Amino acid sequence: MRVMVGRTAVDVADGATVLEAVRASGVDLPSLCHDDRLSPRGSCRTCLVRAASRIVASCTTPAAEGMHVELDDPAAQQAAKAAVELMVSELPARALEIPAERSELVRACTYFGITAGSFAGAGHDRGTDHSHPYVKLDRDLCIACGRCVAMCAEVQGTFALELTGRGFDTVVAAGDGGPWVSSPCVGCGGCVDSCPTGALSEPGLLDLTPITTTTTTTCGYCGVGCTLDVHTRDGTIAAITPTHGAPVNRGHACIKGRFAHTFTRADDRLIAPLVRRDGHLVETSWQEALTEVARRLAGIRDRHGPDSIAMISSARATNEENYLAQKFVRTVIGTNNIDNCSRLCHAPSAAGLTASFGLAGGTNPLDDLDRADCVLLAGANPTEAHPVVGARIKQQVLAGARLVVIDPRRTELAALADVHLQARPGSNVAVFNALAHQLIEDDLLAHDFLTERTTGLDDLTDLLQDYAPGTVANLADVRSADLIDAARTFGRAEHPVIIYGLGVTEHAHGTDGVRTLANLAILRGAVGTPGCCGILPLRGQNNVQGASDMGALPDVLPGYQPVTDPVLRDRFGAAWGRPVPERPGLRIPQMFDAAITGEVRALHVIGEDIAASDPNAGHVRAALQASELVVCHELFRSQTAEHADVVLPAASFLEKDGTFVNFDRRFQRVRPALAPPGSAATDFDILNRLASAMGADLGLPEPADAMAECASLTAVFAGISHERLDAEGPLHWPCRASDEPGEAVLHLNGFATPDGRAALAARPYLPPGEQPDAQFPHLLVTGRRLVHYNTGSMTRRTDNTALVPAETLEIHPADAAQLGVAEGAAVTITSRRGRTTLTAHLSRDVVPGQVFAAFHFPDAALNDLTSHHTDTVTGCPEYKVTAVRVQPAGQQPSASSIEADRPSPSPSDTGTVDIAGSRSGDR
Ligand SMILES: Nc1nc2c(c(=O)[nH]1)N[C@H]1C(S)=C(S)[C@@H](COP(=O)(O)OP(=O)(O)OC[C@H]3O[C@@H](n4cnc5c(=O)[nH]c(N)nc54)[C@H](O)[C@@H]3O)O[C@H]1N2
Ligand SMILES: Nc1nc2c(c(=O)[nH]1)N[C@H]1C(S)=C(S)[C@@H](COP(=O)(O)OP(=O)(O)OC[C@H]3O[C@@H](n4cnc5c(=O)[nH]c(N)nc54)[C@H](O)[C@@H]3O)O[C@H]1N2
Ligand SMILES: [Mo]
Repeated sequence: MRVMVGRTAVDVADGATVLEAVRASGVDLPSLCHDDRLSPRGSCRTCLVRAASRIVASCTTPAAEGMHVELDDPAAQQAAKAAVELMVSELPARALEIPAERSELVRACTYFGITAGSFAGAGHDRGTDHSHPYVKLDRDLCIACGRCVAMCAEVQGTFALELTGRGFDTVVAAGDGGPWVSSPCVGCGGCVDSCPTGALSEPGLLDLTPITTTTTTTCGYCGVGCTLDVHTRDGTIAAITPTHGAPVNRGHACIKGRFAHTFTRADDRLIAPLVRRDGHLVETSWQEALTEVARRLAGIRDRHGPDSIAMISSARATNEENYLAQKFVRTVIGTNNIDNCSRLCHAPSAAGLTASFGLAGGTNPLDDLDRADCVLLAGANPTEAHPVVGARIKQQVLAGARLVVIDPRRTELAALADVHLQARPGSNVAVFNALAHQLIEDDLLAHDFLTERTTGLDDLTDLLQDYAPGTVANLADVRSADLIDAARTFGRAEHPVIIYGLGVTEHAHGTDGVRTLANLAILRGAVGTPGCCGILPLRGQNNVQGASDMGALPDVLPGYQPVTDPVLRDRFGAAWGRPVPERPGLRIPQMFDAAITGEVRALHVIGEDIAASDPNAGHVRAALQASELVVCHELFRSQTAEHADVVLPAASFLEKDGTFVNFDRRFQRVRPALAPPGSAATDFDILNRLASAMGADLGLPEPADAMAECASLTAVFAGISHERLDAEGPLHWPCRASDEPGEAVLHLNGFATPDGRAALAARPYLPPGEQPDAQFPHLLVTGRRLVHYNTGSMTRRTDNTALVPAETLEIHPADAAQLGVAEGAAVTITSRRGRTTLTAHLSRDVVPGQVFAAFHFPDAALNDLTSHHTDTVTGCPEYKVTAVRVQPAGQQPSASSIEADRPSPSPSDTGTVDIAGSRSGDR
């Protein structure tokens, strides 16, 4: 509709407010209680204007077709100015010294011509709260506008803040009014970002020499893919703020993306290549380092054949870097031995979703969550691991959506759930089958959809006879009534969405978990149908979807095109000028086994700390030691770097150009905000330089060239280019042509399976690879915590450590009492493979018999404990189930219970079992 603002005509969308119309006309009308991300409150009276002949608060008044808005109406202006004057009369004049770009209040004063003389609050001394490393409160600057409180409630969903006190003494307080750092604040920065006066700020933000550059890029922590504005000053980061209006995060962020960036300039960041001389890593020149890697790789290739070299590419790196990595390995080395950490995380999603629906990605965009009336959350802890998604789920639940959580722990969302199935780790397939059984029992089925668009219903129905809730309740340690309730809650919803994580995939039967979960969406017709919300794997790393999409996998070329297909090999071979090797390569766990047996001689590892993050770390160390050559690209001297012969210093995501693909299949631009420190280089440049040291030319000098070549060879990415992403913003794949928008929702016109139908899977429950027994009676679940990230290499080098300085073992008070362990006591945790010591934290979020810890600290050494068991289909490790013994430290177990290292047995040694008889281990 068209609105007149003064003499300017502006076109605004239906439903726009008068304020939006004014802003669209280019006027920065002050509005101190308003934030686009919040519901309008209209309380501060600073945005008064005359519209349609009345004086109105522009932020709460809807614009109307043909409306005239007058900004210079004397009565409105006077009232607005008086409102601001009243506010500032209680503030100290230093409020006016804050740079205008950081203070809406300063801009409002300029707008109304209010000067320092009006500020009369110098006498107040309500003090500061600087207890939190990132959120700093100066109470005397608070105007009690309530925006911080609303951000915390409406956007973050944490409700940590409130306004306390009366009249002019009203001020924001966190939690029960104690120090901010001990409140439930999760450090998302939303309050800081919204504060109009600087009462809430972050270190370094207000004492500004002006910011020189702002770069819009994509966060390099988790797979949510938040768009961030990185503000730099003198070549270092001054602050990072979420980009307003960005499609995925909508102006929100989390403590990692928003604040945890000082690792970029950490003192121990690698700034020059290292080579091993006399057993020690010493700094050297690029020339010497690359010549050495080139010579030794070529030597190993020529003596032992190309398959004696294996590369692990990085889900932290860009698409372009991953594309280049697989091209390097396939053409310069001549092997398909390339994999990425998707193997450790969502390989079962790629396999399971492809088998069920034909494509390896989640089926719907996150935006569809806005429509969901039921969220089924299985084995995911998004308020810690994907916080922006976690917050969105909370908002949806607070707005009335039902929530079913399946997780052995009482996570934050589990505590909010209508039904929480606190199922035993490793019991997913039985639980999902029980839910499917009940959907059939209650006839909560999409009959037409099942007939027309699916296969496998009869076999599934047969199998499910054995999975009545009463039977499964026993096996999974949940109540049968809760299983029925969960099935009905999900089955009766009109727009259910399934969201899941590693609690489904990181199991000996992870792919079966994905398939049996997908069954639930299929039975309800909740995927591939108009208005559906689909099934969303919460992919972990910033670019784990992309690393796999780009073909950094042993069996597929870019776009999941099988390397065994001769036609595809010819196509890529012709474009690359070298034949593509025919035999599928090794997966990560197989690479380690092969290194130990001597089949693999060189490991080239890009941005993955395999010695810390892969399971059964003793076995990984043995593989590293057995290798003739270990090369790694790293930001820091990681545990893997300590085993390397050559370490090449890499640029971080804040120093790179390229793209990432987030968890809902969006290609998003990554742009360098900083120069890499010292002589560190992007993984892209490192690979190009190495290829040239080996006498090859990969033919892709710039990241944009790599994207273009990938698009030319891969139909599902054909429409994607840097140019287009810069012009149009993020694009979903499949995107088959440069004039196509990209498919946000998949399968609406048929599933991508060979027969075009969604495949229901009849999969029996099989027990986990490892079971507790008398010697190892506890079950260890490993996972994540909000403020740290994976091996912690980045977050441990930031002030996030002020919030979580070390790892703890969560143990139920009943178990602790039985063991004679008090809060804070040191406990030894022993598995069949290793031992570690942690501090006990008593918690009722875990059930008796189970303990939980995260793997963010090297001294926690959790992967010394985890096992070699992997998903029988994809080789994804069983990180979620490890049998351990917990004892007070000092009470040492006999060493004989720890197995000597040996190559892992080959997968798929498990047959089907009778589910009623399969229960083992008690708790
Ligand atoms: N803060 C933070 N965020 C991260 C990361 C990080 O390290 N820190 N890492 C990123 C990465 S790489 C990934 S892959 C994602 C992972 O994100 P998530 O998948 O959410 O992470 P986890 O905490 O490993 O596991 C999720 C949940 O699975 C539950 N679970 C364990 N066993 C079972 C089971 O048998 N059945 C069911 N139903 N649930 C089970 C656990 O109790 C846990 O709550 O997070 C990403 N985001
Ligand atoms: N016990 C247990 N272990 C687990 C898991 C679990 O749940 N439990 N989860 C598993 C999962 S899902 C994952 S994804 C893995 C993650 O395991 P990793 O991938 O090993 O962990 P990260 O800490 O993400 O980072 C890898 C390394 O890359 C470096 N790095 C960061 N950015 C770049 C870059 O741009 N270039 C280069 N060259 N290097 C870079 C970092 O410094 C870091 O050392 O851990 C797995 N390990
Ligand atoms: Mo992951």
